[in-house]
Amino acid sequence: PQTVRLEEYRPSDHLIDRVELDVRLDDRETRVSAVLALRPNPAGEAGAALRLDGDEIDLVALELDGAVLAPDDVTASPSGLVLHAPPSRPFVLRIETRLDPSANTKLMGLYRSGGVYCTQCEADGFRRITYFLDRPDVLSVYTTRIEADRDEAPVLLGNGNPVEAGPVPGTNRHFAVWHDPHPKPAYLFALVGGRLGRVSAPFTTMEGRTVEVAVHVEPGREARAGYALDATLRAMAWDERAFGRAYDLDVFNVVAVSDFNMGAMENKGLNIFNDKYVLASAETATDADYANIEAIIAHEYFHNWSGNRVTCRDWFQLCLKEGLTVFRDQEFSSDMRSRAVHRIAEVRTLRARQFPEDAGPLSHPVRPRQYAEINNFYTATVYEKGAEIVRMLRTLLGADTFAAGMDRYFAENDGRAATVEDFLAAFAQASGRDLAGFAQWYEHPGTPRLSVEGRYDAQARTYALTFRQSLPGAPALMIPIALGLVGPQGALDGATCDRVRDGIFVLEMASDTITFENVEAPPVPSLLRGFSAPVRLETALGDVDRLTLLAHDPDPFNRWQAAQGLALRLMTGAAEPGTREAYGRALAGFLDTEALADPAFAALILALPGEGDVANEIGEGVDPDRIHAAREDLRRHLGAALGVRLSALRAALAEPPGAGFSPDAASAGRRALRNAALDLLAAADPETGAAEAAAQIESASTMTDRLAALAVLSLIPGAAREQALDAFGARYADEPLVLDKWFALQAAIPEAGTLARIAALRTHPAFSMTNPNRVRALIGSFPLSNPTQFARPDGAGFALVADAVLALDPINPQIAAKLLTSFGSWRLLEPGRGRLAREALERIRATPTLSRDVADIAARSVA
Ligand code: HT7
Ligand code: ZN
Repeated sequence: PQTVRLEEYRPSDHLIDRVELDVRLDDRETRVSAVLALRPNPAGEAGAALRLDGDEIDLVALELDGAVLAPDDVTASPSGLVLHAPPSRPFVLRIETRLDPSANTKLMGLYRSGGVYCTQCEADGFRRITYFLDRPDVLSVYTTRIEADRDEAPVLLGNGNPVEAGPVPGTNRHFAVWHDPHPKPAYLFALVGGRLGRVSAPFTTMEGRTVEVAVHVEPGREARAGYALDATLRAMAWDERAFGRAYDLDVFNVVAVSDFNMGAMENKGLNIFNDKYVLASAETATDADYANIEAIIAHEYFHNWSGNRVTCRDWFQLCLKEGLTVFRDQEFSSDMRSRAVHRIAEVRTLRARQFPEDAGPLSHPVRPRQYAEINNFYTATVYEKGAEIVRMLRTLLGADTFAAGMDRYFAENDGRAATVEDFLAAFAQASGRDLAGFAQWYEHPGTPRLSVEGRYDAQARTYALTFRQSLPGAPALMIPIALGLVGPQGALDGATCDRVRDGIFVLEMASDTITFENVEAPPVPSLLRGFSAPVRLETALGDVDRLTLLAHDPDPFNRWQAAQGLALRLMTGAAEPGTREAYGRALAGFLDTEALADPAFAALILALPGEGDVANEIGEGVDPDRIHAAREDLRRHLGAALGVRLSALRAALAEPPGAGFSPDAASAGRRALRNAALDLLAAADPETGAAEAAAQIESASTMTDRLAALAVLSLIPGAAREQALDAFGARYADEPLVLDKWFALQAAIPEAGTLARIAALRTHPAFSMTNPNRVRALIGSFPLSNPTQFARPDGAGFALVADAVLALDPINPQIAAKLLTSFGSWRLLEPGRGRLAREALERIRATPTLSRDVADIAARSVA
C-alpha cells in the first residue's frame, strides 16, 4: 500500500471556501448534490489539476459553473475525480453522487444504524459521501439541506445552527437546512436523520449566549440519557472555568447510535456517540460506565476548541487535538471526582495499553512520520502518551504559564489548521523558554527508561540521587521528575535541594546527580510522584523501602505504586523472604485505619496488577499460565490474610435498605471497595465466596454490584456459575449493552472451555459481526482479558482471533484491524507460543484481498 509521509506534506493546490450540500436520504439510493465554491490556493502549485478524493461512490452528474464538462476534461471513478485543467480563477463545481447507506457496513461515510441515518467522516469518510478535497487543511463553510421520508426520519440534524425546515410539497418527505458559520475540514461534517427521542436543557455561556443542549436517543430510552445531558452541561461550564473556552453556536446536539466504530465523534455542533457512552441507568450501567460517559461526553465537547476551532494541518498532527483533548478530559474528570484516584486510573490505562504498544512491533512516535492507513493511528500512543506530553508541559511551566500558553495557542490558531510546532511555539512565547528539547517527546517511539540510584552520606547528612535516562535512538529528553524524601514518620521536609523547585527536578541530560542537604537518616526516595513523566522507572528500592512508601508517602500515587511494586515483585519471584506476610500486614493496617475514609483509593490499593502488567514486567519468555498461577496464589493469600477485615468492611459498606442510587464518585468508591473485598474473599474460600456472590447477584440494586458478583462467580466453576450466567442472559435479553458485559465476562473465563463458549455465543441471537460493540465484547475482549486462553500452547486461541479478523475484514476493516492489534505483544511470549502467534499472523498476511487496514497491521506486526 501507498505510504503517506510527513516530510512530503504540501499545501492543497485548491481551496473550497463554501459547500452547499443537498442530501436526499434513501435507504438504498441516497442522492447527494454538492455545490463547491473552489479557487486556486495561492500557496499551492499554479495550474495544477484538481484531484478530488472519492471512495465507493457513483458519479451521477458534474457541472462546472453551470456547464456540463467534456468527457476529456475529467476522469471519474468510485475512488476519485480529476479535472485535468481547472480554471485558474474561482469557480463552482456541482457534483451529484449516489450511495447506498444500507450496504455500508464499514460505518464510514453515510450509513444506517438501527434505522437511523448517520455519518462518520473522520478521518477520511467524507469522500464516501461526495468527491472532495478530503484533507484537514481545507476549511469550508457548510450549508446542508437534508431531506427524508417524514415517518422514517422525523428528526433531521446537521452541523451548526438550524435555518429552515418544512414539508416537501406533494410528498411524504420533509427537509431541514443547517448552516455552520465556522469554517471546518470535511472530517467534522455530520448529519443525522431518524426516529429519535430527546432530552434537553438550556445552557447560558459566559458570553451570555443561550444554547439549546439536547441528547437524542432511541425512542423510549430518554430516561437513560439524563446523565449524559448533565455531563454535557458540566463540561460546558468547566471549559469556561478551566480554559476560558465558551461554546459558539445556538444549539449543541448529541446523538447516540448503536453501530459505531469508536467511542464518539466531535462533529461541529453535532456530536455522534456510540450509545454505550450515552445510555445509563442504575439497572444497566456500572459505575465505570458512568465515569466513561462523563469523560467521553466531555472529551468530544472539549474538541469544539481543541480540534474544531483549532484543527490539524494533516493527520500526522493527530496528537495535537487528541492528546490535548485527552489531557483536558482527564483534568475535567479529576475535578469532578478524586484527583488521586483518577490519576491512578489514567496511569493504569497508560501502562496497560500504551506501554505494551510502545514496546512492540506497532510502536510509533506520538507524531508518526508515515502511515499506510491513518485509521490505524488512533492509538494509545497518540491519545494517552500525547496527553502525558501535555501534562509534562504543564508540570514544567507551572499552571499559570501553561494557562497563558493555552490562551495564546487558541488565540493565534483560531480558524487555522495547526501543527505541533504551532502548539509548542505558543508555550515558548508565553514562558520565554526554549522548548526545542521538549519537542523530542513527539518524535521518538518507545518508553524511556529512567534509572535512579541513591547514596546517603551519614557524615555530611546528604543524600545524592543519580538519574540516568535511555531511549535507543533518541537524544536526552526533558523529563520532569516530581520527587521527595520519605522517612519512617513521613515526608522529610527538612531536607532541601537547590535543583528541586516546587517538588520537581527536571532531568535534561543523559545522566545527572542532585544532592539533598540536611538529611538526618537514610531516606527512601519517592520518585516520579503523580507519575510525572511516562517512563519506566528502575530503582534499587527494596521491599522494606516500598513498605515505607506504602505507609508514609504523602503522595497517594506513590503509595499505590509501592503496593503495586510489592505485588509485582511477589508475583515475579523477585521479592525478599518474608515480604508476602509483611505486605499482608501492611494492607491490614491500611484497611484498619484508612479504608473507610477513602474507599475508592482503598479499592485501588487492594487491586493486584493484572496478568498483562506482570507479563510486561517480566518482558521476555512469558508463560501466561505461570503468571496466572502466581497471581491466583497471591489473591488467595491476601483473601486469607485479610479475610476478617474484608468481611467487616463489606458489612460496614453495605447499602442501607432502600437507599437510592447515585453515580457520584463517593458512592462508586464504596461499591468498588465492597466488591474488591468480595473478590479476594472468594479467592481464599471459593465455596463461601460463590454463595455470597450468588446472593449479591440476587439482591443487587445496581449493575455495578450485580456484575461484580457475577464476575467473581464466573471464576468459580460449577452449577451455580452456569445458572447465574443463564439467568443474567435471560434477564437482559433485550438489553444489548448489558449483554455485551455478559459476553465479555464469559470470554474472560480462564479455562479451556472458553473457546467453545465463545463459539456458542457467536450464535446467540443478540450477537452480530456487523455491530462493533458486540464484536469488541465477545471477541475483542478475549485476547485482552484472557491471556492464558488467547496464548494457549496449542495455538487455538490465536486461531480463534485470526479467524475472526479474516471474517470481519470484508465487513468492517477498521474493527478487524483493531482486533488484530491484540497480537501486539506476541514477541514477549516464550518461543513455543511466540511461534504459533507468528504463524497466525503470517496466515493473515498470506490471505489475498486483505483490506489496507488489516494488511498494514499484519505487516507491521511481523516486521
Ligand atoms: N476524533 C474521533 C475519532 C473517531 C474516529 C476515527 C476513525 C474512525 C472512526 C472514528 N470515530 C471517531 C473520536 C475522538 O477521539 O474524539
Ligand atoms: Zn478525541
